[in-house]
Amino acid sequence: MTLLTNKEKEIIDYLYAAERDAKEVIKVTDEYTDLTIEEAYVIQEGLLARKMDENCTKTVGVKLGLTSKAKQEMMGVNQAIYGYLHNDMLALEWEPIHFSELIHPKVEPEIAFLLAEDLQGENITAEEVIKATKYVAPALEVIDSRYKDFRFTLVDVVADNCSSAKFVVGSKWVSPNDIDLGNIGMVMSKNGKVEQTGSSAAVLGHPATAIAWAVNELAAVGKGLKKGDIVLSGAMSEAIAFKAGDSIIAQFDGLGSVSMYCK
Ligand code: OOG
Repeated sequence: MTLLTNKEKEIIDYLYAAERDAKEVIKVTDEYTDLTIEEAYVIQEGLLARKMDENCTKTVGVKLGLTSKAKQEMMGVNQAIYGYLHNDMLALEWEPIHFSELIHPKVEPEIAFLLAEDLQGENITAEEVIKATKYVAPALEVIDSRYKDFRFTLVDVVADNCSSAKFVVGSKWVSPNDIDLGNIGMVMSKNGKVEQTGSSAAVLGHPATAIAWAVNELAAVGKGLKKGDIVLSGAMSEAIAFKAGDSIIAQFDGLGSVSMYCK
């Protein structure tokens, strides 16, 4: 791992405490105005190493963010990002998500990929992503920016592991060859009321294209995806806020549904 500067260590402590205590903080670029995206990825990695040390967590995959125009416009940016998924972020459909552990959570519908092979390289294509994928499944990602009012720059959100908090994967897993992955319709409802509709085409045109993008970005820093990794390919619609007592369900054409309950 890269040797951390004092500035990077300070920011890691700051973001680690915000997540642990579920307390929103002022975004880091307010103080460190010249922080670069490369430094933000170093901070993200340091933050995850810190969580691994203190909570014995381990990485179980990668998540993509800001892969849809809707999300980019919502956040005022024009670039996708990636972060890491840890085993303690995995929530089960039948277990409630606890609002008291979160700051101001939102949920977004995504397609999860489960990899059957390692995937590393600089010119990986969507076809190669599909070839390396054993199953795809419906998923809900809970994002919970540690920043006040969910407002940040691209650099801030990357440092904050792309707002990752929890994710739920549905129980229907299908081969990526048995479904038209580039054109899956989705309806997400909260407490029985439709809140968002979308299509997998919103995710950089095709979710496998989004994953290929992430693999190529990871290759630039000598990394890649591993066999067994879960990859969340990015939100198919805008995120919706939820509170204790809310139930969310997202239904995907051909992929079934995935749900969660917040206590
Ligand atoms: C950043 C993470 C967004 C997605 O799929 O677009 C994301 C955020 O909006 O807080 O995970």
